[in-house]
Amino acid sequence: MNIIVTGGAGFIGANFVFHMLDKHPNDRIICVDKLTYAGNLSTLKDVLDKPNFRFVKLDICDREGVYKLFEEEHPDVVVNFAAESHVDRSIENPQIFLETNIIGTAVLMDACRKYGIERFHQVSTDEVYGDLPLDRPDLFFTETTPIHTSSPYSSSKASADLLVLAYHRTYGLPVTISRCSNNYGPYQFPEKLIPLMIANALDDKALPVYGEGLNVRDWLYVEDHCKAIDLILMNGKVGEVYNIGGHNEMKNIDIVKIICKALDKPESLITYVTDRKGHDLRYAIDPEKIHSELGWLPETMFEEGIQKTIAWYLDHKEWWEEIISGEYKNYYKAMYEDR
Ligand code: NAD
Ligand code: TDX
Repeated sequence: MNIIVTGGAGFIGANFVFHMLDKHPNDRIICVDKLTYAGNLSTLKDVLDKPNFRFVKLDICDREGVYKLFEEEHPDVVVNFAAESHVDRSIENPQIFLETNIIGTAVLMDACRKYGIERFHQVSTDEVYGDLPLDRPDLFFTETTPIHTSSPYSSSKASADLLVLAYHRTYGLPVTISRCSNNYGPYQFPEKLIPLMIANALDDKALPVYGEGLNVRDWLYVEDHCKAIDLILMNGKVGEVYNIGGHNEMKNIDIVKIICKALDKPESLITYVTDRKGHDLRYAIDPEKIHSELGWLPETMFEEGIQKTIAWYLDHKEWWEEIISGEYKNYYKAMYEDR
């Protein structure tokens, strides 16, 4: 099969490329990425020369470029990871989120309609369901929970999901959607909570916790997300949405304390800063559907996954030090100075 993976130079997309090349060596992977600030070609350095791998620098909003690629590659499957993915950036500047996350998804699906496809898979997020109250641990997001978004980021992802389902209903496009909880693991860009705290702690810098640090996220090791998408491609039912999550809810402050302990850094580095606008309180996925229909279960428990992740960042300092020494410095200053 020829599989187009968009956003494959980013965190989850790259982990998915590695997973697919390893588990499906007879498939050809065409990785499409615009290489925004979040995309990093060096992440893919070990696979760039593989005969069944091709990297194409392309914006998914570029209709002409996308159609040309479809004419060249005749893809059987498209997996769309490409997105602007950081909530804080969406609060500062929503426009690019609307372009990539909504228009880009539509362009890819138009190409699928024009040239034909066996499957278009949209990588979505649990954030489309909004948030749950902190005092109702009995509540979880299921696939039928109403869409109810909080940030420009989650609104753009929800808009894309609605378009994907509309293309299925209206044009019969063979689509699937997955909505996953927070991922962590190797190659995550250091603007996100876990790698940001690891990088800052290693530098003995302040650890900026939003609000009181009581917001809850449901963390999943990135490999488990990749395995779930692979299963959905193989056995998932067209037109369906699958939630992905490992029942691993944690308060932000507890995550930061675990990182301090693992790196032998004092908790006095923790600094409480002004809360994120519209900050979602709690995310919690009910993964019963993907478990019962496709047999998926998370394999890496948090205690193991966080140690593996910390070890990876310690072993790959050159990867993230290069990132935080560049344009990221301006981002960090604008986002955190005087916060
Ligand atoms: P990321 O920001 O690390 O990577 C995004 C990639 O997309 C980058 O390589 C970037 O260069 C590329 N990209 C951005 N705009 C593009 C465009 N217009 N054309 C082509 N490529 C473009 O993001 P991530 O954390 O790996 O997330 C991947 C996907 O998974 C996103 O769709 C996100 O919404 C979703 N998701 C993420 C999480 C999470 O915890 N990180 C959880 C659930 C769902
Ligand atoms: O410096 C920080 N301090 C802090 O307290 C940062 C960067 C984050 N936080 C908090 C905000 C959130 O409650 O940590 C939590 C996690 O924040 P992020 O890593 O920014 O992730 P989140 O906003 O939960 O969104 C993530 O999960 C769902 C991904 O970035 C999305 O792409 C995905 O869809």
